[in-house]
Amino acid sequence: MSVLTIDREGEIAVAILDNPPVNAISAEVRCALWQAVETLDADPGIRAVVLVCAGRSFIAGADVKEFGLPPVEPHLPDLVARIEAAAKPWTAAIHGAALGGGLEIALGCRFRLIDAEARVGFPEVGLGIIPGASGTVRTPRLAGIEAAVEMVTSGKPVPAPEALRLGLVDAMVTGDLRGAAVSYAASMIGGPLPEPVSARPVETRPDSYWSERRTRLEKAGEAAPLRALEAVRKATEASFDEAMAFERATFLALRDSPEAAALRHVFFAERAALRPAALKGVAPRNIGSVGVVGGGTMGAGIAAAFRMAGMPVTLIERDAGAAARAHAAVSRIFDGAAARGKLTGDEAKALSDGLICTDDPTALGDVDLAIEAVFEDLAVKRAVFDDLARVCRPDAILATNTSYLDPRRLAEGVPAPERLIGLHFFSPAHVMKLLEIVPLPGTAPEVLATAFDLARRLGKMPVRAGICEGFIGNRILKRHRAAAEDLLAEGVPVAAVDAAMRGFGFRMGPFEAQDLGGLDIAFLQREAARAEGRDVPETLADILVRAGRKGQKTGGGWYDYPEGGRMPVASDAVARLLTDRIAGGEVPAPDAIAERLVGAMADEGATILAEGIADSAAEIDLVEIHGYGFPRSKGGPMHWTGRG
Ligand code: 3H9
Repeated sequence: MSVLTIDREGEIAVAILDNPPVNAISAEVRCALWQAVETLDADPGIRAVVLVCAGRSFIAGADVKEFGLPPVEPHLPDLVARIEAAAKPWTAAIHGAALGGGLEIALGCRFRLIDAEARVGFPEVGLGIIPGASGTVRTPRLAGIEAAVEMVTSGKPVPAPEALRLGLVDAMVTGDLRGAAVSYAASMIGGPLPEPVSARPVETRPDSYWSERRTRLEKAGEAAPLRALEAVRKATEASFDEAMAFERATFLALRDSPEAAALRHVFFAERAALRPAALKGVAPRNIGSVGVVGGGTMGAGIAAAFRMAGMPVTLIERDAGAAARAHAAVSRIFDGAAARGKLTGDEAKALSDGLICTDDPTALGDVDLAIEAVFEDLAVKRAVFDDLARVCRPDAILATNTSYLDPRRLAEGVPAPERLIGLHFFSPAHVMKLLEIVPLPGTAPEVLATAFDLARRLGKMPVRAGICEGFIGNRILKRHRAAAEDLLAEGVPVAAVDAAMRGFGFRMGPFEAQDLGGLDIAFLQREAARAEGRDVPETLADILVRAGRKGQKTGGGWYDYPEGGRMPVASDAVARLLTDRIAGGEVPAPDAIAERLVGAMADEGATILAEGIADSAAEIDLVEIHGYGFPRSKGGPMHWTGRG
């Protein structure tokens, strides 16, 4: 079946594009649209054309799957020009989203109508590229320079009312979009047509405007937004054809860059993660209410995340005072969001009002899901699970947020094991996107599917993890830290390791990050393992913690923090404490340091994959990107080292 069919409504042709799931512009779509322009131009019975799309969206952009392949004619810029030059004026009827090449096709049309719920945008920078079919050249002609710069450099889509205000579309429609577009196109027949967008004048801006914009974008350190800015500038200073040639050359060069390949890898990995193949056809349960046990940093963050996803939450604490403190802690999260303009005051209040904090566990009697987020101690968590089994409905899903403990041991003897699961959130849980989902041997497929569905509702990135110490992320973190300590032992300064990892694209190096989070957490885990009789070698971090250096909170960890500040200063005390463990050696170049640490992460990832703890290298990459600050534009440790 063709991706394009044509209906006739009197003198109006309705071209219906149907290329599921999101009408991405494949070579077949380009050919079909080109052919339609030719056919309809030659049809004397047709005086105007409406372009509509089947399914949930207008055109979501060029087909990203084709980016690794040689370009095939007709090229998209030529198709947009062909539509613009059609003898019969085309009207785009946009629902869902018109993104990237989809919006570029709409810009080639003589008129654009938009459904009130739809949005338009240029997300290309998120893929490490810039628009490649006139987005940077036609947009400033239609909507002005500010709108064009903002759209192409930020990648953020614009909602329909804003698109109308900016002049990107001619009218907004509520209800029957196709009907409205056909009437609109009919009403324009015989009247004077507006200039095609390519022929419209464009403003200019002084040098200072562009350099100020450039400085702002440089801070993020990514190539694509800067190149997108250059392309818009070109569009305002050169002829239309020259600007088009510049845009195309920039697009092609970026498309073939390692950064763009990494971002495409992440693009597809993220989409696949939300719908694991193993759960195809398994219906999730509907979770209408949630219980959280424990109101510390983790429990409060989890409660906030569920409230922000619109679910009523009951939080259990040890006594009335702790319950009141937990309520205040969660409310502070909402108030903070309101202060930053992310929520209105009323929304923050409603979120806070929908949270019950109590010391009465029987308040969880009717929740659909209960998550324990108490102290990381087997006996404590075990007791909570026993309580949950007693007070919750027998079919309620019971989850543990443990980071290191074996969920099988926590759940031993709990009735109805098919409802038990690990949901490992990352702190702060209302912010961090990663959710490791850890099924137990008896977990029912529908419970696992429910966990993935919950992740989607919470806006999280779910990754299935098998049971082992640290699951995927913390296990790799342990290896990463050990490799960083090996570098210190070879004589590389702490600050050189951190600087190399920042240079690679992490926000913080491994030692700065430990100082921020506290060295004592991992130390206590190692001590607990030693107490159990396991052979855990003394780390350099252990030496610091034993000397009272637990990080920023104690005024010193790997660095000194004079006067309780946050500015790290190289520490003589650390040098003295570690002197016996450090050999003098040559300091490798920053790239070599990063290569070694990322290589260690990927080595551990490969073992994790071989053991079946993760299902794919791409999912390991997602864990690192969404849980540990690995730079997205490098694609994750597996992709970067060529292992995924
Ligand atoms: C571009 O246009 C460059 C041009 O300027 C120049 C060219 C010369 N290609 O997100 P979903 C698949 S660059 C191929 O879960 P939703 C996706 O993989 C492009 N496939 O749906 C998934 O597949 P599967 C600029 C694509 O309803 C399925 O569709 N455009 C593409 O939550 C469903 O995706 C973008 O970056 C694509 N372009 O959200 C837009 N898009 O089912 C990217 C999606 O096999 N797309 N797929 O796993 C989106 O933002 C969302 O998909 C959208 C729908 C908002 C449209």
